[in-house]
Amino acid sequence: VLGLGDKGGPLDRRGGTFVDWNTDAYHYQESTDPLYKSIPFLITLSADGYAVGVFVDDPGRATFDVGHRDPDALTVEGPSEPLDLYLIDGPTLADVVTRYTALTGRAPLPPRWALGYHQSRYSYASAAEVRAIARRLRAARIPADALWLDIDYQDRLRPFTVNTGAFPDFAGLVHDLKDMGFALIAITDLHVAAAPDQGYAPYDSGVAGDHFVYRADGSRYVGEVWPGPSVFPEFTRASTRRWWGDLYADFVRDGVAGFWNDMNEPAVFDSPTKTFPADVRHRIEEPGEPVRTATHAEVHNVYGMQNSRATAEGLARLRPDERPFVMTRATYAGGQRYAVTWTGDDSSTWNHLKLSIPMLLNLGMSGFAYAGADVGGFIGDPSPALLTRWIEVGAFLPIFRDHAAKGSARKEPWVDGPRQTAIRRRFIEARYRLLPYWYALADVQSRLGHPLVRPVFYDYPDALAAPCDASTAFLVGSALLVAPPPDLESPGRYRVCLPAGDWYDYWSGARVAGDAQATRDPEASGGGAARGRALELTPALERLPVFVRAGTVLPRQPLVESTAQVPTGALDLEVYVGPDCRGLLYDDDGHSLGYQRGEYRRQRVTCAPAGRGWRVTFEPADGAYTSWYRRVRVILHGWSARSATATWNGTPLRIVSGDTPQVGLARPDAGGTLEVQPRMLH
Ligand code: MIG
Repeated sequence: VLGLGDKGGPLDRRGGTFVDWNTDAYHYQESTDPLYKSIPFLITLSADGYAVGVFVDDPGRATFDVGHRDPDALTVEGPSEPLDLYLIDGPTLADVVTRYTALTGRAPLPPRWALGYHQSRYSYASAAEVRAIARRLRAARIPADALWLDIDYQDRLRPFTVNTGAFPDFAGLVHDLKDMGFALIAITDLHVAAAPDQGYAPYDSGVAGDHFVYRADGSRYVGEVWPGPSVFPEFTRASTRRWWGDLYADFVRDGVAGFWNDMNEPAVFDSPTKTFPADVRHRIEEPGEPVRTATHAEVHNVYGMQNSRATAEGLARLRPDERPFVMTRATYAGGQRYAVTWTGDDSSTWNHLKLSIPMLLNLGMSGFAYAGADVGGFIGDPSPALLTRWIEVGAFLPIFRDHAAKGSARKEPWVDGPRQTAIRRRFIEARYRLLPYWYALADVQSRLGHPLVRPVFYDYPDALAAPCDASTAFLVGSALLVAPPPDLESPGRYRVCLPAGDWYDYWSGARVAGDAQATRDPEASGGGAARGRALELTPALERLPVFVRAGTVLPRQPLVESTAQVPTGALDLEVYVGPDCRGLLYDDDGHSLGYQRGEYRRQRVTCAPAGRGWRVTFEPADGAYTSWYRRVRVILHGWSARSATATWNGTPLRIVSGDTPQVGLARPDAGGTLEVQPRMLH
């Protein structure tokens, strides 16, 4: 049983009881529940791989007993009646995710920079410090795209203000960072300082528009949060969401690229329940709906999503041709339409790194394809090895943001000396080389809902019966299998099960030999023909095993310092020959909505055996966008010839033969066929 967002514990929810009630879960542990978000969606998967989705659309408190009291029963308690329950038929897990995201929405294509490396800390406290971090990333040649401003950039912690003492020329800072290839992301919490008659516009305009929530006795609710006594927007009203979205106008004019909506469970310091008291009321006012009043309990779990919705819709109005970027902490089913998310205040421990993997995989299958865990762990001081491992794993997860709590050790990649920095840089570079692959996955996700990272059995159902400890193994797309040690800190050898078919070592390009893997139930997995391989691996800190499925066309790009830099050189197409061989190229300008008007470039590439050689077929490129590369370099893995010939649409072409034959082509917009054959020796 999968899903329920990022609740802790193992990937399989069976045997657990879970509560949906959005909660500021500072210092959560593996068994802490509830956490920040509520995604009341589960997928049951039978041993033969048949999947059925169960979506309980109710934003009030709910309890899910997943075979805990009765192993054969899924019991949901709490939602209001009549119940909005959706059953989503498979047959496959991927079908269920596609249908669930058709119902609740898919994450739109993010700006390309969102897929780069993000550097954050609570807090970079002055413009000078932010500039120093930016310069250091560049000087250390660590590719990076985004810098984050946590709450201390604000005046007295009031949302939509800037502490001009520490940030004297905010617009200048944003501008200079942009020149260096950095997007700046600023936090804007939802609690508005209750500061009448002080010229604090969010309060004044909010009161004027009657945008804050009331208690049952008719008084405006005031709760204590970062700015002191605060009032809270009525995000359940369309007019309030509009007012909120307009608050971003100044930051947008300054060039701030994205926004962070934290504390929106909502979190309140001086409330015994840590959130709104039960007598807070919400006005529900939506065009086309009857106007009514709801108790807080009725809408609690959707409040944070409506906050992020107000932000995203505001940005879309303020910058109509740009893709909004919002990260939210609390959210609900469907919130993926508005914001990316992260797993909140994790800790700098090996177990938290391990835990983050099933959390992010279940989030992905719950519709949230864009999510990350704070790299390095938010609370605490990671050992050099832990921070290095976290960066390695984070490089293969969708949102790749290093973040750290106030008072905790510094967690920027360079803090543990040159040896660790070199390893970390290598993995961040690996992320950047693979950006064309990530971006193509983002395109597919926006159209079909497939999460960018997913369990191995998402694409290879036989893995359900594999005899290896797969708790930390995961896929990036269907082509890459990442296999961190299951006990991340242990030097003990471990077994990785590779699904049926051949696999290549991503780092060396070598075909992987392993033992044929005995599945637990050869009948269920189709017998011997479907058997994969089991590999025994020895962990080493500087290595993270990554495998490529034989039958993959994997695009990679030359190294850049950020996605703002146009790569120089050719696009590499690493062709790992094998059955059902395919890959996807997707490109566009990386930031605008032009792709919705046809300004994209999408091209499918396949490969197939041809005589004693191989044929690589480019379908004609679709769309009106011209990509940055003029040439494509095709690199063949798994086929070698001491001497080989190549033709492009029948015309001879220069080929570099050997173990990994290489051929250069002009960008094949019209499509075409590359054929590589061994040279006949006389
Ligand atoms: O009460 O903004 O989870 O990422 O650094 C803490 C300060 C508020 C909690 C977030 C964390 C962020 C911190 N915030």
